[in-house]
Amino acid sequence: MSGLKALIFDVDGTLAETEEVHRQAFNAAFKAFDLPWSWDQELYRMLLQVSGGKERIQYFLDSFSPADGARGRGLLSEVHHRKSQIYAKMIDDRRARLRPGVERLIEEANSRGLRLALVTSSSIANAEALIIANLEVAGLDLFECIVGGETVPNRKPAPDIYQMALDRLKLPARACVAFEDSRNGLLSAMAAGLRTVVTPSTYTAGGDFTGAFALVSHLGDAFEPYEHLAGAGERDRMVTVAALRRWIDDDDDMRSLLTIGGRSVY
Ligand code: XBP
Ligand code: MG
Repeated sequence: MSGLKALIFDVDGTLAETEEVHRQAFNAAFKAFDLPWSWDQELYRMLLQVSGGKERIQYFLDSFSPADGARGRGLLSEVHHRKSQIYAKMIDDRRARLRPGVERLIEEANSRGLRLALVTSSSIANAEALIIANLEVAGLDLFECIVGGETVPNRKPAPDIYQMALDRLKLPARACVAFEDSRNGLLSAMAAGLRTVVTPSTYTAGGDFTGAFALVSHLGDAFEPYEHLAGAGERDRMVTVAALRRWIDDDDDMRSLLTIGGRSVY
């Protein structure tokens, strides 16, 4: 029987399609500082390879040498602070709704005694704003911890953020499942030893998700089944606690079958 104890969710792209809101907030902040930069969706998809908003602007300056780059570099912290204020207001205005199955799975997991955590390359404040806008203030009580990008030295794909969540939960990786939408997130969770369910978002669809425990279009709801893309869950329609436990048991069975003479060939 699976020893599943906790679910750890990424926020941006996984709980909701927030990246388009982030993009618009970046552009509004650039405008507020008279910086002649505008990130279209194609460019933003590329820039998303860098986790973290400040790091993303830095990467843009380093790689694209845009006009007014020196002034922008000096204003980087202020511009990012303004972007965060604009983003928070957009989230308060409910510009990003939870993706299919997110609320259902979170509530089911909570009612079955599983522990819940959030990790995000963005800030804890942004994660809280999204939860409050969609699940009221009481929704925050569902999560035992929120680990923000500001808390760890190395951003995804480094394992730091997931490792910190595991440390806070005081659980081994094998007792948890992570939920991600991006390749950097998957690599980060896998590097921390976590089985990871990937639900690609609009900006990450079509990416390389090799190693995902399950790859599904979204978590699925009763009247909106997911599309199975790879890994566990081929015969299911929704990610539920029972399905996760079954997938883990099957995975453990396969691993022990493929362990020959004490040596894993998995
Ligand atoms: C999300 C991010 C975030 C946002 C911007 O990545 O990289 O940086 O795009 O947030 P993930 P800030 O979902 O993998 O955690 O501007 O607040 O940093
Ligand atoms: Mg994400």
